[in-house]
Amino acid sequence: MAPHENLEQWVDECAKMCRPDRIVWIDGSEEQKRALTSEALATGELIELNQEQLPGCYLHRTALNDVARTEHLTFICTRLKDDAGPNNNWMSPEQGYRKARAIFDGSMRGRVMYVIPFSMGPVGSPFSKIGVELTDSIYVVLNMLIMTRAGTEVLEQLGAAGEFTKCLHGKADLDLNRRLILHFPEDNTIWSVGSGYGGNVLLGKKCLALRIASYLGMQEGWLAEHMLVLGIERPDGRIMYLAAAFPSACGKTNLAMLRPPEAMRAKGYRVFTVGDDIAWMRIDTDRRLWAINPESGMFGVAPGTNAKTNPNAMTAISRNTIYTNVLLKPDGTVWWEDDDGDPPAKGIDWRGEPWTPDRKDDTGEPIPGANANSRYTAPLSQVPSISFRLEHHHGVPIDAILFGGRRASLAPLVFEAFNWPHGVYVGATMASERTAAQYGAQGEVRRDPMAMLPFCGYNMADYFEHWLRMGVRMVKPPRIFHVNWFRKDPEGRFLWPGYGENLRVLDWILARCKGEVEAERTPIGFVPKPEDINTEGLDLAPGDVEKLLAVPRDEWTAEMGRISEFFKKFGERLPAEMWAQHQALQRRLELMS
Ligand code: OXD
Ligand code: MN
Repeated sequence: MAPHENLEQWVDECAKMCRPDRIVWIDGSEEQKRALTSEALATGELIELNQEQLPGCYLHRTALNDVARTEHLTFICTRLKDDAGPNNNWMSPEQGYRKARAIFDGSMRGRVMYVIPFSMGPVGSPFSKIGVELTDSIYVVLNMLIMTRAGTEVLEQLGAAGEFTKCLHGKADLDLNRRLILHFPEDNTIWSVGSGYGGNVLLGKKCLALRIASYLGMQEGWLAEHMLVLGIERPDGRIMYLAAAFPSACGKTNLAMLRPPEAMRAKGYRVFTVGDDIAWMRIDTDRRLWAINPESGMFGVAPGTNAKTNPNAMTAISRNTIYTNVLLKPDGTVWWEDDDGDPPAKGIDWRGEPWTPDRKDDTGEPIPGANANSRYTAPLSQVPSISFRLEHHHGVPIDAILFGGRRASLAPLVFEAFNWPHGVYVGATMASERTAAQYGAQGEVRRDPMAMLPFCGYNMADYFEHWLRMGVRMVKPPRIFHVNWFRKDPEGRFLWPGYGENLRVLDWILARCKGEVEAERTPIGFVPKPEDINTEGLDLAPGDVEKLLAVPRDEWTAEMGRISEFFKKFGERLPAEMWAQHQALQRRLELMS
């Protein structure tokens, strides 16, 4: 294999700065993976789990101050501040490199620097992108081997002069005050230092596949989105594909792996999981939108995952899985809050402390056994519902795009945008209520356009413009919908059962895509007629469907003010079309009887 001079030179430069004792190239072999696992077990970086019940599974505990993405330490370093936009933290490239260099300097002394060549997307697909991550963490190597296609075959694909994203990660001293997650889109480069938490350090994921890829997509004419992708086979045998964006804590992973309710399964409905977090979507030669999942694994939140909420995930994570920050049971298996069954009588909590279910903190609150953001990393190939198209180079054709949020009122169960530009407005104005378990005051609304607020690697005003342009280039753009599984009645009761039953709503969406069903035209878009949502066998009170589908004019009028406040942040750069859509909706609401 001819050497890739730029790659070798860059590895060399980084080694000169970080000063590792040794450099090891990751080849993707089972043998090398086994040796690294043994090394991590010897140092305590990994803990072996019960290999009879959880074969190939290990536990890792992060530092206590390092359990989630640190958005306030995440920066987009473009030459012009305005190119990063009001949606990002910004630093000049010069300042970014200088600050991070001071932390990286000599930080790998006594350590090994691993070189991980990886492909986001099937190796060799024209949809895919190659990255190379340098890291001093075996945990990162082992996770990257699950989350991406990594090793020698990627180097072969890269050849002597192929393009790649330069990803440098170092743990340094894991000090929150010396932690930076920097993106240099203009240099196709990522520098992450001072963290060992997945979202900050598995650089193929949020950093490359969303922040850098969204920037590349804008330049090259495609979309990198925070979306799950799933296929639904209807009783006629045809499979249609949906891509869906939801902010965190809205059940994205569960929807991606949805198990059809028994009555629908009996009729012939089946669901195929293509991706649970990220979609790269391109217009192919047929001028339709096609999506691949650039990842090959999932890095999912453990708490709340159980046989009811996500039976497919439970099967997938029973082998070859790395658990992070969950509770260790005395029998060498693991547990988290809202896992199946009762809490264990005792265990070791995510901090490494002895734990019993009655432990309380100083304020009398129960101490959880697993961190609220504890995770599992598992190969997608182990998901029972995995799509046979996962490895297809061109992915799957997308029939519908869904945007969703958590809204106790306002947004109906489902509505369809009038057309692509209106759909872009619907995505751009997406919002979700914070829950008690999340940041900020309960009920407070956080605007999160296309669920990309923390992940768009450039000014979101330009991102909306890019979405609008994409629509014009397609012969048959996917239809765009908005869903809300979380609507409540005035007494605070959830009106919709959610989980597998969401397939009933997806079925209406597919029927709309095929032109099989009429809908009610409302100011916000097309809403189902109550009789067109299949509620057979559901325990709904009379009138619940009507409540789920209502479009309350007063609430929408109040929402308009919040949307314009948000839009104003983008100033002159916001596409005029966004304001035109806003005003048209305003007029339709005024005319509403
Ligand atoms: C996220 C994730 O934070 O997928 O969105 O981990
Ligand atoms: Mn995500």
